[in-house]
Amino acid sequence: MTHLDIEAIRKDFPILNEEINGRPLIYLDTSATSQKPQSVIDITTEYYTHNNANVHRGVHTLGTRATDGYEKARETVRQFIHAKYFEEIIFTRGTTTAINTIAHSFGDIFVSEGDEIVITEMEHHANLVPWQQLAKRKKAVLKYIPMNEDGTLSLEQVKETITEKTKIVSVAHVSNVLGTINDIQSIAKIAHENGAVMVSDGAQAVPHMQVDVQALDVDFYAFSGHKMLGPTGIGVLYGKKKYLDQMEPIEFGGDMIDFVGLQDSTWTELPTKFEAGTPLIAEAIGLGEAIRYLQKVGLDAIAEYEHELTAYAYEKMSEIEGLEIYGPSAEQRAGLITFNLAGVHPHDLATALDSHGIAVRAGHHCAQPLMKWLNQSSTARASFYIYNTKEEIDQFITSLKETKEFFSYEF
Ligand code: C6P
Repeated sequence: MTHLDIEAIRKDFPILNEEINGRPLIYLDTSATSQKPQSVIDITTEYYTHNNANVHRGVHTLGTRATDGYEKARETVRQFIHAKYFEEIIFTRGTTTAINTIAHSFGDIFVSEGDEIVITEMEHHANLVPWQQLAKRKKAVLKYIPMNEDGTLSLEQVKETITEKTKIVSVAHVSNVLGTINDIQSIAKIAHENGAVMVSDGAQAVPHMQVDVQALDVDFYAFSGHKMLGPTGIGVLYGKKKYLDQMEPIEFGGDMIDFVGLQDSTWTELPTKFEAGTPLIAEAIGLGEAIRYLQKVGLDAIAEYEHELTAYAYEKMSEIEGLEIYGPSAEQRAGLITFNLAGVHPHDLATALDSHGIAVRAGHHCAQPLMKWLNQSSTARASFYIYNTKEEIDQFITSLKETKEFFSYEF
């Protein structure tokens, strides 16, 4: 049993007071985006109310306050993911922008015709399409590590797929559909033994578990603030300095330049080299506060509680006849369960649950190759976080059973 005071945590999230279709909101869609605690909402409002100015430009007091807030947020992120240098933390719009930046900037320099890029079929489109495009631009080969039947990866298969021709390996730390937690540290070791760089998509990992980029020994790591209690529009690209130093920016303009002449220009140092234009100031400050909130609760306690909720939901859902769960066992997965209920289209299911105040996601979850692998056109997904309770899961199970009953009515 968790030692977390879930009722106290719930009080920090004002949206949980909402009624949806006459019922209290049960929010089981954190994997799409998390809800925000009052402290994150407040710090953003405080920034706009008292400190709003552009960063790295004005010498006036507000400019200094904004710059301090923005750069402190960078340091908070650095400590949170245990990066070695603050220059290794680049603020981006989210995971998608971070991975596209790697694919363009690193890919354009280090990938050539005939080289291999290795990913998996469980990737979100954000960690798949940028590599497809890079492979096309460079006439490189895009390879997929085959998955086990339960949606996990075996290191044997990883070893067989990565070769000395492989330049980039990019694998999700946690799958947004299967919930699989991949052994990134071991995959990185195999990638490095073959001279490849290791990229990991941490969008579904960082909000839910301790991440140490140095221990994982990843070369690049990407995640989004909005899935970890932070604002939308802010994310992080972590990269080892030795690579970021050699890479060219992919966006050009204000703040990222050193000297601009009529025909040529030079770039400033890291991390600003990759942050052209006015950055996401309020959003970065909000992300810093979200991290403080997560640290106050404790990442280990969060992971443990989510595991408890997931195991509970998994067991109850498994008892429903005609309900199929995709992905590994409850022990091997993060806090989400993707499923289908026989005879009910996932969109109908999500609509029926919404009429009971329950928010789940339905569709292909931006992972069409994985849907093909599962042989499903779409699925439903329930995802859990620190503000969910066992009582909410009980209500979810009751609503699933009622929906099943409703759709199985024979005329
Ligand atoms: N997944 C989901 O409902 P952005 O949109 O850039 O913040 O994150 C993209 C992304 C990348 N990788 C993984 C593993 C993800 O889960 C996501 C976002 C959401 O599953 C929205 S599609």
